[in-house]
Amino acid sequence: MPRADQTLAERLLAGDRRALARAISLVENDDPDGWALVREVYPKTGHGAVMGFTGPPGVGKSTLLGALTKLERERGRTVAVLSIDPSSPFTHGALLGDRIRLSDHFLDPGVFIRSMANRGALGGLSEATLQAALLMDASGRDVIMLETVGVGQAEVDIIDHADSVVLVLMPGSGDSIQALKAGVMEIPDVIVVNKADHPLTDTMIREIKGVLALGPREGWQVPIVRTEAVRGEGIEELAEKLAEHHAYIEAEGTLSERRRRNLMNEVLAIATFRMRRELEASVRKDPSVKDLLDRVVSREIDPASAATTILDGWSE
Ligand SMILES: Nc1nc2c(ncn2[C@@H]2O[C@H](COP(=O)(O)OP(=O)(O)OP(=O)(O)O)[C@@H](O)[C@H]2O)c(=O)[nH]1
Ligand SMILES: [Mg+2]
Repeated sequence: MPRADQTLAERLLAGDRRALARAISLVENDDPDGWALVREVYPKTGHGAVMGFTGPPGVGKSTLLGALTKLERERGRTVAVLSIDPSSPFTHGALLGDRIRLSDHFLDPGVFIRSMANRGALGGLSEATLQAALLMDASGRDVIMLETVGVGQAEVDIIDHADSVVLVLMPGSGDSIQALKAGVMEIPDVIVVNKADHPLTDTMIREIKGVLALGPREGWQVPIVRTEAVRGEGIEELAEKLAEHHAYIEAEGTLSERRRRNLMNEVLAIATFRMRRELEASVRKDPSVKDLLDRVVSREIDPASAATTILDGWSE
């Protein structure tokens, strides 16, 4: 039982589920207390294994997460699942149970499930979800699983923050193979072909192998795992490949390199967003900008020179 005199941060760090839920709501609602909380607990993050699952709608990502959660729980590890749905205006309630097929786990205190759709504070769902993932990590969850719908050019790049990225496909996801081939979609660390009961599974796997053969021969070789998430088939193999990948990037030093790069991108994204917001505000207040624009419209000066003038004025 949490004590009444404990702060939210203390309860969060102690692993209290309700504190975690409350903390994420604060971040989601762009409440300054949320950001302060992340600041406070951030030094305690970095211990959980973060796994990202992405793939086209309906391929079975949530079912797969449910099956993997069951396995992790059997192995005594605690789990947090963050399902990110940029298209949906809902965050909890009916949709949660529906989208995240984890209803078996709702009563298990070792499992925390959250769905997020709000844009959040610092200019994007991506930032808000990262904060949420950090809070999950700080609360001591061993495994943090992120689910996003995506086929490449995803607007949500939270997946970049995963230590291991799993692309989930099903037989017939030809578009995704094209996207991989064209380089639109980054090569993931593990590829899952779910719904492997489908007769076109072998064809699909051949096509994926064809694409992967074009990639580098050295380093991590992306495994293709067949699963039937509804029946729990292939889940152990998936867990094994994820563990292998984690061990690999840890041994190679790529784990810290990857985290470093992702955090750098995050810092830049937040800074860029804030600069843009400030710049827009100062431009709105500045009457000479209207003038400047008029001169661009009348072809007296070109857009790039006008931008230089604005920036010069701003950085002074
Ligand atoms: N035949 C078959 N159906 C499956 C399998 N895994 C999942 N499904 C079904 O596929 C449907 C979609 O599953 P979800 O887990 O919701 O898929 P998702 O990728 O999370 O979907 P979104 O979050 O909406 O993008 C459900 O009806 C599942 O029961 C499988 O291995 N075989
Ligand atoms: Mg889903």
